[in-house]
Amino acid sequence: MPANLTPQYKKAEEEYRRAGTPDEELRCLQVMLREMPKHKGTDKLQADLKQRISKVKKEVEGQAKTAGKRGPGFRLPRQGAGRAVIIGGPNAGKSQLLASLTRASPVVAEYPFATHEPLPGMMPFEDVMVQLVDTPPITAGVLDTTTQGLIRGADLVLLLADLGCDEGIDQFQEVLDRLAQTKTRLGRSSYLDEEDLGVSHTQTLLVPNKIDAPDARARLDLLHEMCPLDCDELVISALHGTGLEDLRSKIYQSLDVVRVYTKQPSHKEPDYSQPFTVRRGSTLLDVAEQVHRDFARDLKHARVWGSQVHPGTTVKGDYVVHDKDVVELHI
Ligand SMILES: Nc1nc2c(ncn2[C@@H]2O[C@H](COP(=O)(O)OP(=O)(O)OP(=O)(O)O)[C@@H](O)[C@H]2O)c(=O)[nH]1
Ligand SMILES: [Mg+2]
Repeated sequence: MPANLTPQYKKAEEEYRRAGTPDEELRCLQVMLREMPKHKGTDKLQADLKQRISKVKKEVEGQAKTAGKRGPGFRLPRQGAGRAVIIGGPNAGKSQLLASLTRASPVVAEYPFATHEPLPGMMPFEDVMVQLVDTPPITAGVLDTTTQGLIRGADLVLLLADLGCDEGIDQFQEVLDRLAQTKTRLGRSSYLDEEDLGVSHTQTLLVPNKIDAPDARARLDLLHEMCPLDCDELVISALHGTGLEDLRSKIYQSLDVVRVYTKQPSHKEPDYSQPFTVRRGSTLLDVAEQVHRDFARDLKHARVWGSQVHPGTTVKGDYVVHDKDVVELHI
């Protein structure tokens, strides 16, 4: 593993994993290459990066030619505080879950393979929104590239298991087996494998669904025995709502973001209607970037009100923001 990767590299790598467009990917990869310490130990990684850059460049060029078409490179714009992608076997209740947590209206059907395309929806949690994406089913034979791309770029994967019928467990195992054949991995946290940049791990929550169904408890025991997974779990009934409030909260927590409210110097009250969300550990400068590029460029200082500072403390761009901080940006 190459030592001494800079914070800029780490940040670009994280942005790369979550990039919504080839342009963004390209920009992140270029930063990663620039920031990579150049010595023997990083030769392979440098070569990997160069290869990826040329691949993404081709994609960018191709995209310009076929603008507007939904090909395998089809990407969904990111919205809200983060993105959780719902995956699972046929009939597991993925679309029902999207319908229960958001205002989207996907096709929910008794027959399998009802969903053919990814469908996004926005899930409210307290005063923020999180993007959820429903996907077509994964089976031993089918895992489309779009779904795979969505898994790799997600902040969180909700891996559904169907407790409503005996085949549910086999179908769940098929999903795991199919994914195991790819370089897309599920696990406790999200990162790119530094030995092989193609291998991407995404933080996953196991969500056994249909706990309301007869014999669901027994199937849950069987699932634990047969398919042990190293990730957290939350049992739900997407149809009846069991566990859904906990799920909302768990989804939000796993994004590991903090909310920041802005206040204009001339106003007495902050704008509480629309928090900015940034990853935990982000700085004031990261917030300023979200508010407006000019703010990030011209930021002189800010005043902060929050749990970790005296009210109205003056801070610089490197101040690490905390959840529910109020900031007054001065340029
Ligand atoms: N009893 C029960 N049935 C559920 C639950 N969630 C979904 N269902 C039913 O399971 C069936 C499949 O639900 P969908 O949401 O369409 O499943 P899906 O995973 O999107 O299926 P595909 O798009 O075909 O992959 C429907 O008949 C739903 O009503 C649940 O929590 N309990
Ligand atoms: Mg569906």
